[in-house]
Amino acid sequence: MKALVTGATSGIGSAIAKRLWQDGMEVIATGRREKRLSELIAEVGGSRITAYTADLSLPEAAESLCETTGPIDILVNNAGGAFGLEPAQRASASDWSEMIKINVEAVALLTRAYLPGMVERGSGLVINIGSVAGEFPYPGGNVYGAAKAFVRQFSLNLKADLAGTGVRITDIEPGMVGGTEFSAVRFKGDLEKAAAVYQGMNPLTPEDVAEVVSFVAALPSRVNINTISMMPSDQGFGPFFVSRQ
Ligand code: 8X3
Repeated sequence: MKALVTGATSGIGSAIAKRLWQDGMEVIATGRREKRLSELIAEVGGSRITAYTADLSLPEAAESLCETTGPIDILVNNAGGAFGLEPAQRASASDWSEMIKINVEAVALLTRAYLPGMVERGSGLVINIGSVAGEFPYPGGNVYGAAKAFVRQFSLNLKADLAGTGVRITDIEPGMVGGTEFSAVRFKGDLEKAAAVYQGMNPLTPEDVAEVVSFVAALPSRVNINTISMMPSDQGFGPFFVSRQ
């Protein structure tokens, strides 16, 4: 089994790459930071793992990565992220554009690049890492949540197209995950603000998400898990907000 994991330079992606490697798969790890990829390879010991630096927000990156790696059995679209937590009317337009590029366009184009080969071979599994933010709105979630809603519906629509082809598609939607760069990136490197997000609660770990990826990947080929929503026990839902005079 050959699995490609995007965003494998840190957090959830790195944990998924390691977990699938531990499961005995051949792993292709991609990300923007070459040094981090080398560290990952050194950590797992070198064999059965290859790394390619790729910036999937660039045009042609998906096609060129697909040509470089050749056929794969599992595509894990993990790369993505949130920039900013400002209300929509104050949010940065370039943050919005960047979020659409990495969470929407890159996921769609990379999937599109690998699908024909998977369908031709009559087998394959695409695992998208969505987010609970794609289902539940929260203040400041604006384009990030909307982009993850795209991932959810894209996954379901892929399922509609791929039924009967032998290619399976799953959207795994985690809530708060600690030990990643997610909040540091969202708050543009403000580590104090990032740490405050997880203060006094017990978030999911990247390994928790990797465990679910491993579970989905190990299922018999007749089974397609459409969507998995997962949250820390300490996370929940807010009530409706009402503006009162
Ligand atoms: C991020 C999940 O709950 O921190 O994808 O918004 S949450």
